[in-house]
Amino acid sequence: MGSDTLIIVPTYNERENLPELTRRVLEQPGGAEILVVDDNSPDGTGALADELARANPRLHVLHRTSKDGLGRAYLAGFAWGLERGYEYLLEMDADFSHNPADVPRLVDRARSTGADLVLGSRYKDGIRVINWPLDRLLLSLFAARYVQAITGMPVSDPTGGFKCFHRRALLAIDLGTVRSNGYSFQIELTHRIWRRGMRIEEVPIIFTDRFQGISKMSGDIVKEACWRVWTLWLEHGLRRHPLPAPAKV
Ligand SMILES: Nc1nc2c(ncn2[C@@H]2O[C@H](COP(=O)(O)OP(=O)(O)OP(=O)(O)O)[C@@H](O)[C@H]2O)c(=O)[nH]1
Ligand SMILES: [Mg+2]
Repeated sequence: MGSDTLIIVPTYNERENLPELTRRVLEQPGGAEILVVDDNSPDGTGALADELARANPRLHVLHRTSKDGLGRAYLAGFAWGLERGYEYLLEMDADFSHNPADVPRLVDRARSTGADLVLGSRYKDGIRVINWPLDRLLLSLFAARYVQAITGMPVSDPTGGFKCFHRRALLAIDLGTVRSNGYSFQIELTHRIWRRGMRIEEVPIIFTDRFQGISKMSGDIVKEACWRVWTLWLEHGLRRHPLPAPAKV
């Protein structure tokens, strides 16, 4: 294995975005590797990813048989990366909503602070979202307030999907029992880490709406997030603060 850093990129019909995205991620300093997790995209993203991987040993592909949601794709990607010993595992979308140039900022913050999780945040110290319709921005801002009001978790952007986990955080949270899939997947993972008293850092990022490809956003994803937040609070014994931090090993 060449690098200690793996960027996991789930894809479903991202043919237009993938070649340029992987090129731009791979040219960043730090030498991180990429794992594309494709759910048998009908547009042939999986075969295209294989072709790109043949040309670059830092690019890997995991194929799954059918569309099974973002959360499942990430869980498969985490298992792949943990098995192979990567120390930093990132989540990143394929549609350029997340800027490849921000990857080193997230990883550097994790390295320099020893944080268990670094979140790319659209809402820390301002609002940095480009080209989103107002209703979508309001929904996302409301979600952040909603999560904090119910769970007490003080992160500014809990539904964001650009984040860097240290492997110890993923190993600590029992990924086998994670059931949520849409936005609540992001909230659940962060809450599981926070409630154990693990260390979370936030790095401001600029988020840009996708300009190519098709959105997979749906009302079901929003509904799932609404009720899941209550179950996270219940699971944590109705507490609104983390447990004492685990002893450092
Ligand atoms: N493997 C896999 N990837 C998915 C699935 N659903 C979404 N993705 C990918 O996950 C990332 C985020 O999904 P998006 O569709 O961009 O979701 P979003 O950012 O909330 O919404 P839009 O940008 O409006 O489409 C993209 O890279 C998608 O291709 C899925 O079921 N399986
Ligand atoms: Mg997107």
